Amino acid sequence: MKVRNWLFLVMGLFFIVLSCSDDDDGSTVDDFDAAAQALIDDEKLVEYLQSHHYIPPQNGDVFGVIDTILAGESVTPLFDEVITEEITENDINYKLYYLVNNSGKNNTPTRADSVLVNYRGLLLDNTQFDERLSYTWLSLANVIRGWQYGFEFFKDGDNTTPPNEPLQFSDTGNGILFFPSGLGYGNFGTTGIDPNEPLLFFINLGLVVRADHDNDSILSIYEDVDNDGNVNNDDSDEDNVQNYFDIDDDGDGTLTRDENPDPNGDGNPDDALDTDGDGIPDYLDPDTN
Ligand SMILES: [Ca+2]
Ligand SMILES: [Ca+2]
Ligand SMILES: [Ca+2]
Ligand SMILES: [Ca+2]
Repeated sequence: MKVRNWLFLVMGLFFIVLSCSDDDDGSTVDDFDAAAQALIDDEKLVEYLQSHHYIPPQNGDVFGVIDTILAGESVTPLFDEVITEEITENDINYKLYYLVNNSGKNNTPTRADSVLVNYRGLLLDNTQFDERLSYTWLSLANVIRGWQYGFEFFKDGDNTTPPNEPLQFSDTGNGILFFPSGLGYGNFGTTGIDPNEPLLFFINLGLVVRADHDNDSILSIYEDVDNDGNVNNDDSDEDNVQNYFDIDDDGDGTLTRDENPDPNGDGNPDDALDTDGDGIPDYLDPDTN
């Protein structure tokens, strides 16, 4: 499948899950204490998870519902069903909670891949701020951190779409992500989301596609040169075009795909040509072209 074409089709649309900027971690305002906010958010999330329960989808519904636990009601709180993931970014500790309704069947996305998804986003007061019930392509490289981390716990499904019918999948990854504002829209917020709002997303992962955003024959995840899981901070030739969008990664005038970056054609440049033997593959080495 030609991923690039798919991506350009969706690039004109601006979904709410798109991140505000590449390095927006919610700590960019000088007097804002992001670490303290992470603790406040976690208290809110824990209180929410302890006081609510999940009713899985029935009768063709994709997501199921979350409901308040009434006094005396004998149900399992979400808190006892979720898995906790600790995430440290810029020395700030976050907790992301996720509930797996169905783990999915096939491929797990990396943070640089493209995903075909349904989702519904809610605030902790149950206000819905966004929803996509028909399958929508998104590039995980360009969405909020909570998504980048959260989707790694799910796999995609089987495409069971009959000819000339809307897309449908079986065995999709399906569940809920709960995360603090620092992995969402930080202390800025966005349309429909106030600053410092923890968020929850019902997600349904139909399909994962290994993305090569710039079509230079290296999969985007392998353009993460410093290997920190973030493709938005790698710009080898410092031309302000990140490697995963840069068709000439070393800026030497020869296109990356013409510098033999991937002789065995698997999208991983671990076999890239290094003509001068200096340990830097030709496509990242301005001395060879
Ligand atoms: Ca990186
Ligand atoms: Ca560049
Ligand atoms: Ca590139
Ligand atoms: Ca070169």
